[in-house]
This record gives sequence, C-alpha cells and structure tokens, in this order.
Amino acid sequence: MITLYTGPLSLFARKVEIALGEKGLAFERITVPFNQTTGYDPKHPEVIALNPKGQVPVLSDGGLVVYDSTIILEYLDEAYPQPALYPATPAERARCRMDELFADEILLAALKPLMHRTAPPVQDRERRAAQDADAQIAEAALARHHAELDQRLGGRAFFGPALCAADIALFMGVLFGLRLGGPSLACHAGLSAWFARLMQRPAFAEVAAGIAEADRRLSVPVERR
Ligand SMILES: N[C@@H](CCC(=O)N[C@@H](CS)C(=O)NCC(=O)O)C(=O)O
Repeated sequence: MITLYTGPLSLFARKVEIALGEKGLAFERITVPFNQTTGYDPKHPEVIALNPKGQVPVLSDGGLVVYDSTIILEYLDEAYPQPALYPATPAERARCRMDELFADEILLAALKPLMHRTAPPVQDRERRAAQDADAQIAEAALARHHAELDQRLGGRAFFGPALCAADIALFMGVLFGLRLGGPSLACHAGLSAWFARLMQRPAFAEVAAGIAEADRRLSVPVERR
C-alpha cells in the first residue's frame, strides 16, 4: 500500500504524482494543509514526524518511508521498474538526472520570485515595487531557460530516449512558469510541442487539472493583480 503526503500546489509532490500515474500505481493521497498566506504553516504532524526537513512529498510504501521527490522517483523506478523513468545507459541516466536537477533547482530559482503573484498582494508599496522588479528579472531568466531547454530538446519527443524523470520535473517547472504569468512558450516550437504532448498523457493532465482546481480554490488569479 502506497501513501503519498502531498500538497495542492507543491511542484515537488506533483512530480511524484505524475510518476505514480505513469507507472499505474494506486496510492492513498494525504493532502497537507496549505494556504497562500502562511504556506505550509502549521505543518502536518505526520510530515514533521516522517521527514526531518518537514517537507512534502513523503511517500510510504508498505512501511518504508522515502522523502525528497528525486529520491522518491529513483525508489519508485527501482521498486516498480516498468515503465522505466530513467534511461538505460549511465551517460543517458546522468543527463536525465542533470536535467531533473535543472528543473528542481535552476528553474525553481526563477519561479520563486513569481510566486507572490498568486498570494494576497502586500500592502506596502515599496515592498510591492521590489517584488515587481524581482519578478521582471526572474521572467527574463525564465525566458532564457526556455530557450536553452528548447535547444537541448532539439526537436526530440522527450528529454531522454523515452519519457524520463527529467520530462516530469521540467514539465512541472514549465507549468508553474505559465500558471504564475511567466513568459509564453510561443516562440519555442519544440518546447511548446513537447509540453502539449505531455499534457495529452493522463498522468500529466490529471496533475495539471488538480493544480488548476487548487488555484481556483486557494490562489489569487494572476491576471487580476
Ligand atoms: N528537494 C525537496 C523539496 C521539497 C519542498 O520544497 N517541499 C515544499 C513544498 S513544494 C515544502 O514542503 N515546503 C514546506 C517547508 O519547506 O517548510 C523535494 O524534491 O522533495
């Protein structure tokens, strides 16, 4: 029995949901409290008990507890090898892991300054101006990252020889950039087609729909700010 502690707008927990969906693994979902004002505070007591970092995602599989989305994806791929989420050769696996890391660390760094856009606006005008200035810099960085990803993809269907963990992590990063009002993919035909192709897959579409539903419930619409 697999249990996943997840968050409604957790990019990392949603990575794991896509991986579970692609592997056709049923799981019990425990959604931790989250709101746009205090975030994950107060934290779910079981997450505090299970993960020394107090973060989601946490996965429990028959009593084995695994935290951190990347480690969870690697665990799932070893415990449930079909369909594989990491390529076969050491070089391809290294490339996939670096692309996953690019999403989780480099793209994330450019997403963070956009995250205030779905939260209630701050009243202090100076702070708001500083947020807007940081967001503009982040948008420029995101646009550069999209161009780089488009080039790296080079017209292929996936970032690996087949769908791999990097596609999942990069999909989440690109999706969050779009939902936070970041640059469009329109001028990157390959990346845009890749994103649309992933959106056709049930595991990805379900997660994207879940995030849209959570945004309707929890977030300030970006276009209304
Ligand atoms: N490297 C971790 C990052 C997990 C993470 O940042 N989780 C966020 C939600 S997306 C969280 O639980 N934040 C609450 C906190 O840090 O207190 C992973 O890949 O799982």
